[in-house]
Amino acid sequence: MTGTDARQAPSGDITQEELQLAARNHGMPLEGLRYDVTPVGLHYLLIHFDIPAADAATWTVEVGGRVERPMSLTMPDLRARPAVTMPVTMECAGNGRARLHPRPLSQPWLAEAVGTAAWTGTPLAPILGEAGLAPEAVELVFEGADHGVQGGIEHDYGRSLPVAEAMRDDVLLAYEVNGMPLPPQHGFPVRLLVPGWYGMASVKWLRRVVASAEPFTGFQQWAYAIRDDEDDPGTPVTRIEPRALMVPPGFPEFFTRARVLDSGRCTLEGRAWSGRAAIERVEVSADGGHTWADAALGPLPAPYAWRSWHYEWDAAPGEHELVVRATDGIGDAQPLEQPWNHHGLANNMVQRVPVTVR
Ligand SMILES: Nc1nc2c(c(=O)[nH]1)N[C@H]1C(S)=C(S)[C@@H](COP(=O)(O)O)O[C@H]1N2
Ligand SMILES: [Mo]
Repeated sequence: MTGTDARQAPSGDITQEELQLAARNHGMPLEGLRYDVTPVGLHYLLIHFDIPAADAATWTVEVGGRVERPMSLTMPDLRARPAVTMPVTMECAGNGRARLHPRPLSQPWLAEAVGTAAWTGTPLAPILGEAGLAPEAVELVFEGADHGVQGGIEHDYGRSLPVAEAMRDDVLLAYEVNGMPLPPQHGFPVRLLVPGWYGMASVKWLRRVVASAEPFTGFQQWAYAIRDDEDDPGTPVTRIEPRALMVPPGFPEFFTRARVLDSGRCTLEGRAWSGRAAIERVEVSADGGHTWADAALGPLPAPYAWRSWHYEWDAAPGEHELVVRATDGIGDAQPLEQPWNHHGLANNMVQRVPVTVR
């Protein structure tokens, strides 16, 4: 693959281009961690190109390629099929990128590229069953209606999944979020939803599902890999790494967002998630990560939704650095230092929240 947008910014200053992307693609304000289901307008957004014009009355999802019976599904066809609603935590693979040194020039996320929505749609597997995958099919390629240039390559946004992953019974063609039709920015009228994977897999404005006999090599497939440099073949990014975030306690200063709170008992709360296994442990440190204590976990959520946690902190006057870290059921825990990679992907370093207790 030639051409990349993965240039690095050596200094800490955010560029105009990064600011332009950040203003289009907003994160979830961290106080949004309060909700089991994120109100739609607080859910993060990542849109590579322009939101395409879409008419639900004429929209079709074409199922073709290496299938025995190609299909053309209208929105009424999709809505007439069995419907499933699932709360799913989605996170952008670039979350944490802006804390890297040097900083890969792209959407400059700090930690807020996450949200949990109740998605409604119809399972993909029975559709693929009806279309009849040919024996040589190894992947399904999902193509969006949005078009642009990235890394010097003009393309429609597209991503693939291996057949086994696409046939999971929780992979949906989703047409509602939080009980309402998808809004334009989240993929109206229909998107793919791949629970547990970083957001890039959940192709919005879905137009085509193509069964392919070869692994897909499109730009968006290539770009999402952990690599040291552009020539490194790298390791593709798939499932969401564990992360815990806290609602920053107290109140903020407008410009710096520095936090102040009163001394005494303070309940720290937040959410934790992993795309690989259930969250089994959340630990909190009030001294910058020197000593840790276990937070109390909320009830086990649906398989791909975030888990609530809280911790009773006795806040003594002075300066403190609060830190939180999650461990999932396969023993993966968040790192204290962020490992660097060329595109700034899957950076799940712990959140640090400096506070002044008065
Ligand atoms: N067609 C299309 N699908 C897309 C994208 C896109 O730009 N175009 N962005 C992807 C990325 S990188 C992420 S993180 C999620 C974000 O989904 P959301 O905006 O609904 O939160 O959508 C994914 N699906
Ligand atoms: Mo993303």
